[in-house]
Amino acid sequence: MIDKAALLVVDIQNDFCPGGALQIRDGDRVIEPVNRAISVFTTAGLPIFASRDWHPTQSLHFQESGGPWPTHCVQGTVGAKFHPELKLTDKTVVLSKGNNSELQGYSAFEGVTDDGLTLLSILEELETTRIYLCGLATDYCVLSTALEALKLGFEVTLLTDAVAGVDISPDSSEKAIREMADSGAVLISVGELDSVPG
Ligand code: VGL
Repeated sequence: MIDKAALLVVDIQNDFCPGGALQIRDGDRVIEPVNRAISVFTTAGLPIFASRDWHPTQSLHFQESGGPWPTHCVQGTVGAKFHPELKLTDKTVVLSKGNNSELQGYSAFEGVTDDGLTLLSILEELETTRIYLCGLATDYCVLSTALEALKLGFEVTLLTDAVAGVDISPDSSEKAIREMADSGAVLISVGELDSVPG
């Protein structure tokens, strides 16, 4: 593993898992591989980020206000909490996004820490060059984060067994993965992490 890598865990929150307000059919299946990735990055002393959807009660993102989605991940609710089986470390940097009721808040680069720091500013400070990406949902927030990261000049590795999609149309995750790869993302499984040259 290269020393300028960071792990970015996208939106593994109760509302995106089975039983949640915007459940991804098998959203919770990513938790075990994501926990393995967290453990690899922790052992290597590399930074870990976790983004979360953090919406106000009313948002243009929600169907109630003419948006595309059922109300989900409202700040302070159980649905907005990280899934209880996700083993984030104390050092994990949490990024909240979607707080602006007029933005969709898909990309983790819209996220800020409680202190108002952006993901980009922290990655620049750490001189991170490659982002390892996992979480929910493949066809929305993971896709949008990957494309923005690539556009910003980061190298991106997608952990393909540690993502799951909303799949409103059945092949949208597959298409999203193809789009990420075509844009320059490297695809590997969590099991390959230890042997990744960079
Ligand atoms: C997401 C749909 C709506 C995501 C968020 O986290 O991918 N998807 N809001």
